[in-house]
Amino acid sequence: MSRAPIYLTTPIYYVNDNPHIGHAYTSLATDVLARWKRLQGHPVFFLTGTDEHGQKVEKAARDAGMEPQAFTDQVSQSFRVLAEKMNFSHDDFIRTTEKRHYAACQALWERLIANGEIYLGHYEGWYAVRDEAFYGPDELTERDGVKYAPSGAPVEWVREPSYFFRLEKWREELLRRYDLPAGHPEAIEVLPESRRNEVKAFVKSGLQDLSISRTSFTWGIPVPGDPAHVMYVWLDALTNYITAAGYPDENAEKWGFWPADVHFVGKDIVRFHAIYWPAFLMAAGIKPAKRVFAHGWWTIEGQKMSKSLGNAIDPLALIEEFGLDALRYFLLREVPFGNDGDFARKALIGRLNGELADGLGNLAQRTLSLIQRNCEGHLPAPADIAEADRTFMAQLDTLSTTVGKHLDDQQFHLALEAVMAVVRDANGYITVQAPWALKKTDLVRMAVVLRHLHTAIRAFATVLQPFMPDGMAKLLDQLGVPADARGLEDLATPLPEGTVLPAPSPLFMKIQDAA
Ligand code: ME8
Repeated sequence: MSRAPIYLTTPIYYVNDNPHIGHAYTSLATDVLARWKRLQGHPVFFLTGTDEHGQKVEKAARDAGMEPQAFTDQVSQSFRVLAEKMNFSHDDFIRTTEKRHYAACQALWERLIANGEIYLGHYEGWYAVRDEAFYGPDELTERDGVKYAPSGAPVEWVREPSYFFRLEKWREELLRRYDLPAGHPEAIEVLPESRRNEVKAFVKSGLQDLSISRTSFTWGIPVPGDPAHVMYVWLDALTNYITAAGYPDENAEKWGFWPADVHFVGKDIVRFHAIYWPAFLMAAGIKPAKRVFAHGWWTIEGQKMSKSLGNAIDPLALIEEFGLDALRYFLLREVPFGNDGDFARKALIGRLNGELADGLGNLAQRTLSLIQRNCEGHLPAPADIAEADRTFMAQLDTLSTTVGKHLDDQQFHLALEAVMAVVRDANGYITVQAPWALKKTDLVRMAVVLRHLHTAIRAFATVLQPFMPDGMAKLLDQLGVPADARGLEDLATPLPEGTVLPAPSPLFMKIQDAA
């Protein structure tokens, strides 16, 4: 059976800043869903990259005493390194300074012109360079003579000739599509619901045509036929999602992935993804993405992460200290996806020690050492499920469906909670059944119990692969599961009796917190 293609994206990150835990978080969520969809057998296209144009990046380059191109080459590379260290499985890494992206942006612009969606006018209004966004006067607050956007960014008065996109015209159509049921071919889903309501309220209150070109700087993609203008950086940036799918070649193989299934974004950039982007696409006669999921923001030990506080957390240092699997697990376990959360060392250590080392790790270590010692390292035969095993084993039948359902809703924390609930039960089961004591009283029953535990741990390791690819690969090795039998569907086929298991070694080390 051939499965539907799945297209997942992260935001493309500005190269004005070095990567921090917030960037790692969005891409991690995307990575986990991409890996899960591959485990289910879907063809997946997972895109990430860097956003390299605009006034903000130009200024950062100047501050660093570099030419914008050399500067973006350097910082873009640090996002690639982050992706590698986090073990992200992206299929493409796009940079907006690439030729293919110029071609896509200019083709999209020409299509919008041809469709009568762009006109030349004059822009006069408030602009925040930090957000690369325009704001209405009613959105601003004033302190000490300086006006600020709702995001806290200072705004400046800008007056220049500008091309405009007829955004207002798409207002009704956007509202209609937000309200269509999920899965409807024309639906634009904005999740979680609180964000959807926010977006709807904003659109309902009225949209103004959007200024989509600038003449006061040059670091951007020239407007076709009018090179005094560069494209507004958000039009340029959002287009990355179709560039990578081959646009403007709608016969490209990759184009089969469009429309994207989920754009993962932080809550700060919902407006761009859920309003401007679908409007641009509809105006160009292209289907909008199916879903935008906006997650919340991390604070650090209770404080906002900011350059001035110097408290941004470098994910590479955390990987070094706690290991990649623990970090990946913690980020998606600790906070409901969609809510804001606080990053605290203590909480990370608590999850690592309690759920990974004492929970899953200890279960695997106890079971595998008993098989090693008492069964000479050979996997016992598959066994019937006795009454005493029924409650525990029944949960395994539905585990991957439950996890899949939560992941289809981007509820990563619920998926992990569902697995951990059964891990807790498995630890209860091993304690009650006490296979170490059965060694002296009932060898047959001992083998049955160990086999059931092996089956359970195999299921945990299989469904947890997207979250902790390194550790779960190691665990599946220790369980004797061949590399080509690690998909979800393989769980239905028991490993043969007598499979030789290597000597186990601990998966997770507990951390003694000095702090
Ligand atoms: O907005 N907590 O890029 P950006 C959680 N280039 N996530 C955070 C975070 C935090 N404290 N800080 C940042 C841009 N993020 C544009 C996007 S897309 C066409 C263009 C994450 O480098 C979050 O996903 O400012 C946010 O949306 C993204 O980083 C912003 O990255």
